[in-house]
Amino acid sequence: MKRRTMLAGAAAFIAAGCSKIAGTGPGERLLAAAESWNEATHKALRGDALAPEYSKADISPDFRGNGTREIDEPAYKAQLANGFPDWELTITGLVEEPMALKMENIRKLPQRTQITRHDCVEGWSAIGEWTGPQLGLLLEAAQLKPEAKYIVFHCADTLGGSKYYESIDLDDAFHPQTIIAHMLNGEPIPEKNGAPLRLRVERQLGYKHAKYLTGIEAVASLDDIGEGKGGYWEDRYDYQWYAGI
Ligand SMILES: Nc1nc2c(c(=O)[nH]1)N[C@H]1C(S)=C(S)[C@@H](COP(=O)(O)O)O[C@H]1N2
Ligand SMILES: [Mo]
Repeated sequence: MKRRTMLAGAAAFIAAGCSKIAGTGPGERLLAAAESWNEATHKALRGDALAPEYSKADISPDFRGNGTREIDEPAYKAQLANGFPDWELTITGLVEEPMALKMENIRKLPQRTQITRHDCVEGWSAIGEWTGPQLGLLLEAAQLKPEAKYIVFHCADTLGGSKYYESIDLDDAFHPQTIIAHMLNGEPIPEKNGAPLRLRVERQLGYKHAKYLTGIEAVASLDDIGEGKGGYWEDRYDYQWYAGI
């Protein structure tokens, strides 16, 4: 019965309609994806190592903000004050069904909640409870083309003159703990932590967890994105692209 309710939720999401960039029938596909996703998740859970998860008692009283902590644009501030009704997350690149998702649609999808530890290379950690749909579900709905090898995350912020971005491989993209989070500790993500959407990719270091997400792009190669090293810190300071922990 629970599962039916969940799928009904996905159906409502479809009725609300994610807007199409091109093609037809994203709704049906998302429903089908939500169904087969459950199974895929269970398979992945059996075979894939999970990052440790913690209890509510372990949650850090304040989850520090790092890198960009604020977006100083009137349009962003206005959206922040109103719960981001018009924010769009696009899914583009090497997918059969490009789409643009509004926050209300993202909130209606099946969700995963996880309490995990964030480790920044600058030498601090914080434990937080994150909630959002699994990235794998979104990618399944968008249907990756066979050539797709990496998932690139585009962000709204500019740091030191360059747009922040990051990328991961498909193993991490389809990992069950990889989610597009919209809540931290049961509340909408605060501005300093990447409102309204940020990646959680729990087997990787902090800089991979792109904040202020605007777009997800499937690509065959990272050569033509940014400076070609797969991420903001990778391009600028030779940080490792694979930041596994
Ligand atoms: N868009 C964007 N994402 C980002 C950053 C940033 O400056 N901009 N900083 C990264 C770094 S180095 C870390 S440690 C985490 C910090 O997340 P927090 O601000 O929630 O602590 O976000 C990562 N993702
Ligand atoms: Mo970091």
